[in-house]
Amino acid sequence: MAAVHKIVFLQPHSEILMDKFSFLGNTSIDWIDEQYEKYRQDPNSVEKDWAHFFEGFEFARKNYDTDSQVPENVHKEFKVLNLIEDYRSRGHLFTKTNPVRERRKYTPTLELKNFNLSEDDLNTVFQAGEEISMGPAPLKDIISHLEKTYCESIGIEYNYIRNPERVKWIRENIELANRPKFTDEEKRIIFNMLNRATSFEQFLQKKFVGQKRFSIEGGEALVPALHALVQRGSRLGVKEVIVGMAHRGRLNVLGNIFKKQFKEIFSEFEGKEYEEYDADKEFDGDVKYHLGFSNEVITESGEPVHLTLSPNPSHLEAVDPVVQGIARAKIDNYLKDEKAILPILIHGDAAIAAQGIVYEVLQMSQLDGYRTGGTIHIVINNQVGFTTNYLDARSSTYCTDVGKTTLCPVFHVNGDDIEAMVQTILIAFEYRQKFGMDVFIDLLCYRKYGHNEGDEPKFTQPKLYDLIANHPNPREIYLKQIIEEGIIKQDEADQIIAKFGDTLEKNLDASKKMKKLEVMQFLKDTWKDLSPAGPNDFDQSPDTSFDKEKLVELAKKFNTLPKDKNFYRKLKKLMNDRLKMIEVDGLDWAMGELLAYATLLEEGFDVRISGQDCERGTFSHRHAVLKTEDSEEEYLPLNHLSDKQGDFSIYNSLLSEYAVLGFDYGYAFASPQSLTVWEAQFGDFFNGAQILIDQFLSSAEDKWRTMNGLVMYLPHGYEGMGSEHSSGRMERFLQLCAEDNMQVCNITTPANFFHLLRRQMHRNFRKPLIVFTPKKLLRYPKAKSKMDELAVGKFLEVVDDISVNPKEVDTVLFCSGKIYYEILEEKEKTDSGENIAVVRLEQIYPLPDKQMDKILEKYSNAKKHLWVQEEPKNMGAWSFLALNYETTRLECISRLASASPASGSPVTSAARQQAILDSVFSHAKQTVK
Ligand SMILES: Cc1ncc(C[n+]2csc(CCOP(=O)(O)OP(=O)(O)O)c2C)c(N)n1
Repeated sequence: MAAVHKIVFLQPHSEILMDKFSFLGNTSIDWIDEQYEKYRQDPNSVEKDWAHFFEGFEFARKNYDTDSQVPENVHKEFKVLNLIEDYRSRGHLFTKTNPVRERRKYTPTLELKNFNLSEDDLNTVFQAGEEISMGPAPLKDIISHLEKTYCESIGIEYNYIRNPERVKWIRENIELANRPKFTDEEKRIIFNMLNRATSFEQFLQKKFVGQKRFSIEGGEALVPALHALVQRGSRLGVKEVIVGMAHRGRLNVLGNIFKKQFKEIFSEFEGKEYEEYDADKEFDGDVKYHLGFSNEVITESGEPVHLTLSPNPSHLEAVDPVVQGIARAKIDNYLKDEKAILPILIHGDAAIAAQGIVYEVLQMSQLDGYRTGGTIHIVINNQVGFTTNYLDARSSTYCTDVGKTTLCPVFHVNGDDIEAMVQTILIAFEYRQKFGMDVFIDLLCYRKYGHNEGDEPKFTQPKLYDLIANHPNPREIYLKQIIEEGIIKQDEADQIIAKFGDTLEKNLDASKKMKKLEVMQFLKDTWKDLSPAGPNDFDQSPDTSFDKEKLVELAKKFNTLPKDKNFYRKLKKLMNDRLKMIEVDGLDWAMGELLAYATLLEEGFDVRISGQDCERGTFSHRHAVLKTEDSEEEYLPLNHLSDKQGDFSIYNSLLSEYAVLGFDYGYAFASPQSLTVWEAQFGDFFNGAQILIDQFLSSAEDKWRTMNGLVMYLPHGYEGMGSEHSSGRMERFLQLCAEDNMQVCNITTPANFFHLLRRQMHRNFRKPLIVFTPKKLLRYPKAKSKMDELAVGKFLEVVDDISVNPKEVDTVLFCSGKIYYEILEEKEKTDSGENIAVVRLEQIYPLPDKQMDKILEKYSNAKKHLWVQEEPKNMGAWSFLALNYETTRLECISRLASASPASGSPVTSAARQQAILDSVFSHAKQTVK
């Protein structure tokens, strides 16, 4: 603290210092101390504001020996600096952002008395005006400037940002420029867009009485703001915009920003049947305010901008990571520049405040594997969530407070001040482009009707809705303003309103002639070379052979370390062991997996893997990223295969399932030519992302006509590791399986895993693939494959038992995954079971019915058909198989039905496992008897 005492040699100055920075807390005083030391050595080494501040102290110190000698005006300079600082830090609390009611009161206020200043000082000129680039100025002018900047229609929170360059940029852009100065032409455009937003809602209100549309009314400012953003964006190099938004205002944005034809929107209101895109499919479709859309719009500068609105479920905010993944895929796949795409997330105030996914997504925003160059977050803050008041909807002051966790600037804007909103979005956009970081805009508005248009809001918010009922709409307010400014005349405005009304009428007429509803394929261009799977596409897997010599060459390449880098000795041994596997022709799981990636990369596909600790692999099997021992430089062997190979990327993720799975799902949405994999640390952790499974993976194709080839690895297997580390909850996925919506596999050999991954890219369609991956089998001596098994063949949905004579088989035992090897061991150990055929079901869904029928036919002498699983009876694949093989008299051997998936005790677990095996063979013997 020494330097602080040095600065504050005059006690009152110390108090001022403490006052001025009291909000920083004690630790910050040390920081100020440090800054002062730096300043003393080189005044240019600290931020300009601080330099000014210390200059004042130095001045006081040089000229006066004791506090009593310090003239009052020097004291007052600091008081004014203090006031300026308070406007910057707390001004947003006093901004006039609420269009319909008074804000909560905050203390202390920004009144002069709270800074020990008075009205007598208003005409005094203060040097402190320098601080806000006014130069020496009378206090009244300083305050007026601060009021206009921080306390009219735009409030801003940014003073917590630690990066001086960002703070400086914000100050320059708001203290000098946040009062909107639009040209007459721009004002007309703003009015035109505002009118479109208003008229569209009023038209729907009249023509489709009582139908849900989740009107934007109250928050119409969104539409001119988005319009301006797209226009400005295209001028500054934005080629694509990707939007995620909920129900509120979605149809309006689709019609007015995305230029979806109004007749199509109206047609959706008329409730018609879908045009089936495949005669054999029962396409379900979705409600109109969940559908995605893409379109290319030509901006006023003549430049095209591609706009994408992601489809989303009702589950608020679930789409956020998906949008980020789509944006990142577009950057990686072809844009190659974060500034060329603009992600926008539009939230509701209740949802952004309470849904944890928002935080998870924000936490990804600056990470290497997940960054997208910054997102513009806009909150349609209508002050109510369904019927819940904001006071019951959050503990934080603002709904946007999550934005502060990653030190994003947050703007709060009065929704009745359309120009302020347009101005804010443009500043936010330029900030995003400059710093590649997220920015938040809290659009303070209201909701004209209830949650939907049939809802009565006065049940729950009678006072608020009295105010809203008597409040002029934003179009009326803005029109009045621009008429007063002489920009437009009333009759001209009436004509604009009438003309757009005509357009809507004509579209309504046209919509009535449309017989059926067509659901536009999302990201149509991206998917143009692929088509949805047909009914027979799962009968057989395609050939996924790969030239053996080339396989060996690839295996050697990615297991040979570069000579000029120094790696940890155990890593060198691991690579050598893998090279030996090639010689002895026994490839383990990692080799099968890595060879699948290598061959796909060699064929020109990209591969992206993400998940917790996936680079090394939770169970230390993968080692796809090698670190040098001395400098921890990263080396990715799979990126050193050949000049023409695809890109291999793998990222250890943040400790999130919901956001990361969503991101990778989004990535796969926009990357049909990339094998995109998300790996869970242990299988059951996926349930933190259950919304993604239910609302996207399993149902998207049926709702939205979309394809998605995301692969999920879920480590699974009963190895005595306890309740949470044993089961990947296969039953959950199987319950969701229908209409060939996804693939669920549990694999026993490296070769079959190799072919499964290759199959994922070698078909003309994409489906999510859920793979229950092993732990014990990663190193199990018998779970090895020969190079020939990889080189020739295809994925085997069912692996038959070739060790038995089918005629002598009286029991067919079906199983899946690791228990297969335990059954074999038990068979050997007990020297029994020659009469049992052990058949592995490697793909549980889609069930390989035809292949299973053949097997049942082959073992026609069999009297018993058993399904053996290590999971409790109420889990695993049993219920699903029982449902599908009702007629086969399949019996189940498993753990007893249980509430928890597995015992916490390894001893109990082993005993239960053994009981299953005992039962398998005693069952078989009984059959023999
Ligand atoms: C995860 C989730 N929980 C509950 C709901 C049901 N729900 C639909 S809209 C809504 C209120 C949303 O309020 P807000 O985020 O402020 O948006 P607004 O409708 O006011 O625009 C709720 C609770 C939902 N859609 N998603």
